[in-house]
Amino acid sequence: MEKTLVILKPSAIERALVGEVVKRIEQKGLIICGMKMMQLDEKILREHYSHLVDRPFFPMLVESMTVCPVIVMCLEGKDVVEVFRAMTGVTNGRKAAPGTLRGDFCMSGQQNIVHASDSVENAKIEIARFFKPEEIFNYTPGMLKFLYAEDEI
Ligand code: IDP
Ligand code: MG
Repeated sequence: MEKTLVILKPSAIERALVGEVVKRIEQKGLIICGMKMMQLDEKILREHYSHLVDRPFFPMLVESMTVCPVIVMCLEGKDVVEVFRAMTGVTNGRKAAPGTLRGDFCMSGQQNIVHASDSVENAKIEIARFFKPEEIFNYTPGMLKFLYAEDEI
């Protein structure tokens, strides 16, 4: 099944929102197939945010993403990239719809608590950037047949 990469940013760690985010992931029925804490540095952020390196706020973004460790997660599910982007909400927390993670838990366009891959192609690249192959666990949860109909998986 499809996989996506999620980062619980320092704004989630420092504000003690890890449980809230993980709770929503579990409640939705997304399968956690990788999860670890790591300290990011400028090198990996230049790759991960390559589309933003020339923007004036990039140094501030690096600072905000390296101020403490993050938690990276790999999630699995049918159409999970699209599903988790919808659960995340738009970039600016002040504009994100209530009910989304950013809409419910943040007020900032930068300190917006989670990263979510934006396409299936980018998800594959991002998972490989943050996880070693042996850190991704492919298993079948017992509840799978209650998450999906037979013809959906
Ligand atoms: P996304 O996280 O919703 O996919 P992107 O445009 O890919 O948004 O930007 C990546 C991250 O860079 C954002 O989540 C946010 O933390 C930061 N960022 C984006 N635009 C701005 C900005 O205008 N000012 C400050 N930080 C920004
Ligand atoms: Mg993005």
